[in-house]
Amino acid sequence: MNSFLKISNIWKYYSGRPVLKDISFEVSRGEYFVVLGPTGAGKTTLLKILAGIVSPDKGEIYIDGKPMVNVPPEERGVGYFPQFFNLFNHMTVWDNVCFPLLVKGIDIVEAEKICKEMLSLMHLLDRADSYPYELSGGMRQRVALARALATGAELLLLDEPLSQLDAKLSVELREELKSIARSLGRTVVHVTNNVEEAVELADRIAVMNNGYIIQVGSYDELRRKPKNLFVEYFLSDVNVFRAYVLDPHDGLLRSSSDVCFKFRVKPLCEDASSLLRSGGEVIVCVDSDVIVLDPPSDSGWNVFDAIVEEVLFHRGGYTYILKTCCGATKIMMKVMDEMEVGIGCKVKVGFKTSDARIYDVSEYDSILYHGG
Ligand code: TTP
Ligand code: MG
Repeated sequence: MNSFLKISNIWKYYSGRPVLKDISFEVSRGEYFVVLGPTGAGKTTLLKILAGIVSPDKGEIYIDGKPMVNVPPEERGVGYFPQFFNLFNHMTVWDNVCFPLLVKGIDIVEAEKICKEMLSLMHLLDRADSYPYELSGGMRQRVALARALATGAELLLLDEPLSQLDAKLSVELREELKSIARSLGRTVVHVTNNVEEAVELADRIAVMNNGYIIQVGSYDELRRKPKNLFVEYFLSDVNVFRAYVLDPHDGLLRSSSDVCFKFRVKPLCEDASSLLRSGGEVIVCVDSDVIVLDPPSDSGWNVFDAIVEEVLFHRGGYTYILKTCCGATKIMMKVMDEMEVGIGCKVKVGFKTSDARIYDVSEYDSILYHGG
């Protein structure tokens, strides 16, 4: 890979506790790279280390081939958008963007040209004379973005840059941000806990949890071959069942919490098959969008009677929460179009026995709590 940013084996401890654990990845020139993880994963710490605001305890960082660990922030050539950014409240929008350029020694004609261009990109030119306290949260966020872009730095480090925007504006700015970064030829490391944002923006996503980068890849790669239960659970709406193995050869399982909920999981890949030991417990994942209404009643399908408990509308479709009639297991089913069954209706639903994915039961903890 022709890497523009390379970080190798970064460790960071706070009060003796590791918060970044052996982090390594490379970002190529011009790439839009998103670090995605839950709160407390270590995303901000990682970005601050890249910006030079925090020092790592171990590891190396290279930008454009040059070692960075002992280089101060202002000499790294990065534009940093902090998670909790501050604007200068006594300065206008214009000065907030222009002043840092003048401090850097850029001459005033050039600084004003850049300032105008960046404020125009962020649709803020008409608010150039306003003060930050006269703006909405979303506008302030765009001023901070304009300021980060105005540095002209080839590497942009953006820590949750869209988090203070309402949902609609956030979606609009997502698209703009990517095209701006592309048209200005910037390399971006963008941190977020929002999966949809990551999917729309990223050339590649690094999934982070508990101080580790767990997997790096395109969204398709991560969805097709998630490295562990956490990646699968964090990236998509999956049904997760904890279950005992009744018959490893036939792939017959029984929910650990609901004796009535039995299902089969065959055929499995060799690795997953080896997890099926008689009497053992496993975790089973089934995507919510492979659950179907009125499935065929042949041996390749698990079929259940269920009651519709909830119907949720969201961007891209509907989620039905179904409760199996025989016990208390809930099944989540995602569909594009609303179905002709409402709350309280009895339905038959099911999934193909081959659509289940199996993980070791020890991975269950990774999805229970990830609050840092
Ligand atoms: P962050 O790097 O702040 O985690 P994050 O950015 O992924 O979280 P968020 O989405 O909420 O912004 O913190 C990582 C861990 O480091 C977390 O467990 C808190 C811990 N920590 C300290 O112990 N001391 C510190 O000074 C900081 C900044 C973090
Ligand atoms: Mg953070």
